Amino acid sequence: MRKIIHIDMDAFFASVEQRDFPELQNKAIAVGGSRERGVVMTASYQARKYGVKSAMPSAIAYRKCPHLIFVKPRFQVYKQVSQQIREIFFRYTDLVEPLSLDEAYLDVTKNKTSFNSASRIAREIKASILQETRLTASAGISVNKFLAKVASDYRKPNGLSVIQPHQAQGFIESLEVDKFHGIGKVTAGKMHQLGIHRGADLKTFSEKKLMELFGKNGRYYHQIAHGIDERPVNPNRIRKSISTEITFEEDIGNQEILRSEIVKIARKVMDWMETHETYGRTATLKVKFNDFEQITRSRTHTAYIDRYDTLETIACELLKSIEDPRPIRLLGLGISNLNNRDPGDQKNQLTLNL
Ligand code: TTP
Ligand code: MG
Repeated sequence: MRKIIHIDMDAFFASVEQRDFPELQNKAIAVGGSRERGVVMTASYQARKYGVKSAMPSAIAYRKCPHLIFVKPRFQVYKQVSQQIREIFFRYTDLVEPLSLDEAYLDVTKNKTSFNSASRIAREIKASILQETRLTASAGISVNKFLAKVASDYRKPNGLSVIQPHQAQGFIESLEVDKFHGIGKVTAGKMHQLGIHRGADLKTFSEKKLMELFGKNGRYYHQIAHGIDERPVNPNRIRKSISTEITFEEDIGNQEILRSEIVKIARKVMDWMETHETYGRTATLKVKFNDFEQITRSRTHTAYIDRYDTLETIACELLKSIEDPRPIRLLGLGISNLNNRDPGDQKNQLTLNL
């Protein structure tokens, strides 16, 4: 039986801002966007009470919470904190798999301490994080990655939860499929249409049926519905590309509208790259016309694309270079040639949900 810990900082960007600017403490704040435009990257717990949350358009957040204070992100500071917490993790094990700036899996089955209680290690990690960064984190402990992540989310903020093997089924059965790590918005929507709302509903489907419905991901959904997750904590996990795309409700021929859509997509991709400290040199535009013909256009830079305006410009230029009168039903943007050193796994592609 493995011992896996998942650590996730509480309201990460917002907590850092409240720490550094005392006038923001105990206030409803949103990092990202303004009263008029942009999206909320995260909100303080005071703002969440009003329904403000990540990825919400800022204008809607402001309507929900009229005293909301908008703060600009300071990625450099978040990266420094991320580095500090990673150093803490490495005091306990080398098997650390960061998922983003503020969360990571740790395999402490064998670890660098003399005690074998994962809960004790998690308590110490939380205490060190608080002492060294003045920020709180939540921890989840269980026998695999999926359950550890469910556990860390269970009692936020500043929580510590253990899911013992005999408790796993209960947790999963009552969990909404939207909250399952690895089930995105689109898949969750499809599941809802099939009457699958919670883990208990998912469990009633056979592996064969789930694979018919969801392709090879069906196997993973079947396994996690039963609390099985054999994925190792992989400290060298490397992504080869990231991409996102949008299918329009109606085909679009208007260049101005297409331009504003590709800019939105480019911002989303850049947000991801900033939060994951991952940048790429190649941008690929994907276009599907109303007759379903699909084309791609790529451009590779000598330097990493690490600025919003650079990526927006490249995306717009690629779009302009197409010069095809057909209306467009889908636009996508991918980034590859990432600044990952490991030559390993070629399959690690990530698709962002817009
Ligand atoms: P999360 O861990 O998902 O959120 P959080 O730390 O803000 O809050 P919680 O207490 O629920 O864990 O994401 C970590 C940071 O990543 C978050 O502070 C801001 C950034 N982020 C975005 O920029 N866009 C997003 O859509 C999300 C979900 C997060
Ligand atoms: Mg977090």
